Amino acid sequence: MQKIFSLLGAAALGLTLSYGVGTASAADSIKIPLHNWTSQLVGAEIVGRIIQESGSEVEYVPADSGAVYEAMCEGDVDLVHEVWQGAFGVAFEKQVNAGCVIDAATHDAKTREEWWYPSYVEEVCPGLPDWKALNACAEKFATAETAPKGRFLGGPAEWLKGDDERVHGLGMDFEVINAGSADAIWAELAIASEKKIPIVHFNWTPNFIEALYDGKFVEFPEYFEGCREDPSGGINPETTHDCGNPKDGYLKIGVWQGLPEKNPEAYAVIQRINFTNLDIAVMSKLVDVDKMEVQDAATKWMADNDAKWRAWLN
Ligand code: TMO
Repeated sequence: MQKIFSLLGAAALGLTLSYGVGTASAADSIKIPLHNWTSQLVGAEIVGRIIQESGSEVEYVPADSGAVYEAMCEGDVDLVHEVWQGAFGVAFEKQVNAGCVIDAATHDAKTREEWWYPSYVEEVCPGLPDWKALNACAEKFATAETAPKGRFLGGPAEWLKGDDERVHGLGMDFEVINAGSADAIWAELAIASEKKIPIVHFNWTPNFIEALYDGKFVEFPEYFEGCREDPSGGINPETTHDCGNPKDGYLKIGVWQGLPEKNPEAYAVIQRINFTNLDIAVMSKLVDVDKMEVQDAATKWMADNDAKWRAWLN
């Protein structure tokens, strides 16, 4: 974990971390952001090493995961290798439509990001995983801060989850409290599980959590195109966000529109990069469960998947 904090600390201080010993100037290096969940940090390291192997320089830059697509429009970031549909689909597609960002590739991994609870909660809240059942027992999730409303423990605000809008869109008796970090969510889950305290929080798959805890995603009204932009659709014609997140969400690779011309070789490699659900889950598990440093986790994944990533080089 130390490594993550030092990387993020450097990012927070506005430092950039350069690796690689190519002769290209920093201006030519591929700029990759470091975000605040572990599969992304490990994957950024892996993707960076693959790009270096193909002959380009790489630079890691601080970039808020929600604002990064606008940063790509400014040319400050070249490559986001984990574009999760549920969190960033709207922000990403906006910049693709504006022509700043290219939808370069889609990983095989299918993603879901949603409200989630550990299974023992079903005993105090009959009818789960239906969202109406959750809402009917909202008070069971109340904390001093939110009572009599239930607390939904959301992720950091920069993950752009639209949870407040969801609560409003569906008229729920919940208050969203954003955690400061992913680790803060996992720490609360560990304590709640041990004491069997009802908790509902943001989670996603692929992630290491499914290997450690039994639990389920809350089933909200089915996601549909336009649910988060246009109030007229859905069960509440006055509000947006009256739907869940996509259940088979994409995981994409976005690049700055100028990259193919600036560095066609790197762009060709980037378009071949393709992670599966298992790849993403393993990247997070190596750090969050096995407590490896990000760099070591990247080294292990690459050693275990040598033929796979080498095939992306040409
Ligand atoms: C973007 N995330 C995987 C934290 O939902």
